[in-house]
Amino acid sequence: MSTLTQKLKPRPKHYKSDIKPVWCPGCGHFAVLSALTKALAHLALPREQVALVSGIGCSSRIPAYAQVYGFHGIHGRALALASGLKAVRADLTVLVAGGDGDGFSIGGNHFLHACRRNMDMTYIVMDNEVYGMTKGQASPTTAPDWASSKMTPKGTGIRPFQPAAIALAAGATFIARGFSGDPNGSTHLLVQAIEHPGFALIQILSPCLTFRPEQREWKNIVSKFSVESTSDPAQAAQRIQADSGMSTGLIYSRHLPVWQPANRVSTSLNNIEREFVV
Ligand SMILES: Cc1ncc(C[n+]2csc(CCOP(=O)(O)OP(=O)(O)O)c2C)c(N)n1
Ligand code: SF4
Repeated sequence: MSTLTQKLKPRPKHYKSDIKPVWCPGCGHFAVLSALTKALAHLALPREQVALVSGIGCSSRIPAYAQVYGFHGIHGRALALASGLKAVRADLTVLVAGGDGDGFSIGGNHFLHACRRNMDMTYIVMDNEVYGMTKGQASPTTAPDWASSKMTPKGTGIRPFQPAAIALAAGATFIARGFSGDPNGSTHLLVQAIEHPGFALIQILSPCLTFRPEQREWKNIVSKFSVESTSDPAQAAQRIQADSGMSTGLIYSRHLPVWQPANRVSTSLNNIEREFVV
């Protein structure tokens, strides 16, 4: 590589904003931010060509900490906002981020339809199996016997949502799982997800040490899938069901037609305003 090329190549810090994250010390979301900025630098994406859309939650604060276009939306609606953006700005790299509560509880229906629509975007779910921002309630991915929340002192007794299985059934064309304790692995998966044409889900196990201190143990439990990814949905379903949910790596990737609505005839402000006149 010539010295000139080296100078021009962006570094992860070019994608970080000057705003200091307010996350608790040890929160897994720090490592996700770091993996994301490394992935953007690796791909050398122009900052003005990237949009990072989120909902509400500790994890959803991430657009403020990245130096790309950002939209901190409303709870559970990140995928809907991002789909609208991608529909009119197909040229942008659209990234969507949030938590398991935001994405699978209030945002669950948007998740299903984003998977089946297969628009070209990357959805990063920082999964800590809890609602961190609202002080520790059970989320859709919480184990049924987790009894440390005042809201559910005997556990929820409800089987947890399986993000990878649901994404597969709903039609997602790229499904991966990362771990914040493995930043290089997460960076690699993010690069692959962003490069994938179509809807890419990357679930990143990201501990909430404040409300789930026992998740410190994840570093001893998480391991890599021992097999390569597959493009066969039946095989992917078997692998997901046979797994504890703590294996990381690319699970499934397949190329299917990407959905993109025809471009608007005109996006001038006057014309858009005219469409909304009643
Ligand atoms: C419509 C609406 N309902 C509920 C809330 C309260 N609320 C804010 S964040 C949140 C859950 C956040 O959990 P998660 O998405 O898992 O992210 P984390 O904070 O764990 O990173 C909830 C229920 C809200 N802001 N808006
Ligand atoms: S409450 Fe949990 S998820 Fe939120 S910043 Fe603190 S450690 Fe992270």
